[in-house]
Amino acid sequence: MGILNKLLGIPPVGSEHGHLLDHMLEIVHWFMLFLGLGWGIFIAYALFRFRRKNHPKASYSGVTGNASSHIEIGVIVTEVILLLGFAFPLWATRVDEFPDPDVRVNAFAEQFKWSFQYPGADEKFGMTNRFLMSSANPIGIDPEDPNGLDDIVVPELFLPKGKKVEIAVTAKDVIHNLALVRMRIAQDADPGKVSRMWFVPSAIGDSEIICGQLCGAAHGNMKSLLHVVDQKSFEGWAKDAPKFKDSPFGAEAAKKLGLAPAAATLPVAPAPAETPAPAGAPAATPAPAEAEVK
Ligand SMILES: [Cu+2]
Repeated sequence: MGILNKLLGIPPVGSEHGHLLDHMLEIVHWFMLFLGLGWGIFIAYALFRFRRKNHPKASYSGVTGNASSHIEIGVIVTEVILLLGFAFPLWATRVDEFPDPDVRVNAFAEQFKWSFQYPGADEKFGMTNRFLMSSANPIGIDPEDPNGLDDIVVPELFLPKGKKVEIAVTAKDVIHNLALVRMRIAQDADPGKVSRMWFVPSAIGDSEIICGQLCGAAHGNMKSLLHVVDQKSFEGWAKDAPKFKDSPFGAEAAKKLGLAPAAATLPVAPAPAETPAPAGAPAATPAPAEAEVK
């Protein structure tokens, strides 16, 4: 890592493309330091050189000569090189082509937490519907879609090292931003819109997930954890993680679809209240809502 990045406390890189971004960050910071120092020295010089004692009367003709134009052209050329030579190509590697991912995750943002949906062993996401969202079914998995029964919904992100990861990001309420600082990538989470991002985690370890858009009073607490593990641990985690059908809400759905797991594997939960819902209303949720999936 460059000297300036280290000095500024940039956390270590954890993704394959991350060093390219750090490289650009280092160059931009050197350029900013050079500009800041240059302007600072110039202002100090001007304050002294044109002090009132020696120049009681202002000069209305001002500076003559081309030095300032040359400096300005130099700054513009440097900025164009930064933009066209570094920023655009780097951006293109993230957004031009999305490779076939090894791992797909859907991320749902809400005030003030994250939910991550994995497709489970069938590698198919269950359909989600915002009218089905509740505390027992936080991302609104459609209980009539059998693809959703083995889906995993968790508040923290688990990813395998060295695999192509694609995350589809959306929001339930206001605009958020899934910021994976150590992965050197972030994507806006907009309500009613799905935005994708892809990267390859390159270092095993835990790092913070933060919300990168000021989204309300507890925005600063909208944190979670990203766990990058080896492929074997990832598979083990996916096998053991609670599935949608293991949650009280999902178990009801599985029963209706005739796919109920053995009673012994079901978590002990009180029977859902049998309140007749008006036609077109969201599906009734079990009460009390003691969902395993939060
Ligand atoms: Cu947020």
